[in-house]
Amino acid sequence: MKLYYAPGVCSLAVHIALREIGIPYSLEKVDLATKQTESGGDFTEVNPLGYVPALELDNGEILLEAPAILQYLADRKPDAQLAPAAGTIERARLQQHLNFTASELHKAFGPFFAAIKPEGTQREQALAKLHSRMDRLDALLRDDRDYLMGPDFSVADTYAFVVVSWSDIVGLDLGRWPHISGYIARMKQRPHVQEAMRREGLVH
Ligand SMILES: N[C@@H](CCC(=O)N[C@@H](CS)C(=O)NCC(=O)O)C(=O)O
Repeated sequence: MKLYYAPGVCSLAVHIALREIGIPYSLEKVDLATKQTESGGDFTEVNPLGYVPALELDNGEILLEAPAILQYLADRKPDAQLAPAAGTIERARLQQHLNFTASELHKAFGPFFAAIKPEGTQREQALAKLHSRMDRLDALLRDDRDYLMGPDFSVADTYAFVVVSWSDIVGLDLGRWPHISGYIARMKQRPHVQEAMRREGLVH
């Protein structure tokens, strides 16, 4: 399998999952500005919309969208227990966390990474929305659960961790969200998280 990625963005969630699950993979870095891959390819031939992650399967098929990729990988190695069985309420709960991360949390960070940053009232509104999503995640972790699904790590954690780790970049003070802060610290203790971050050049 080949993961198209850019350092530290949401493709890091898939990178972590590949390592946690123990599936052999290769990496192809994408320049998100030019849409060129590091081997000189045109990334829009992989994903016409030009965003990562994209996972190339061993038969050449391309799988897109982080929640779908993460669940596909978890299902490839059920013994790793990184997603509950399909059809169970626990699996629906995992999907709830993945969709919340994708469409609420991740998208609430979007305005702060846009080429033209919001200002004035627009910035206040974007910040209020982001705070409300962070509040929600913090509340979910308030019962001192280690991970989103409870005591057990799952692929939902790889994505939520990557997104909340952008807090520093946009200048959010994590003091307001102590449970998220602890969650980030816990995730950073995981050897496969550290290794994926090292391979992307995010830590040494
Ligand atoms: N719906 C996509 C969103 C992926 C996404 O937003 N990727 C960002 C990085 S976190 C990206 O590649 N942005 C560059 C662009 O859109 O041109 C998914 O869930 O995989």
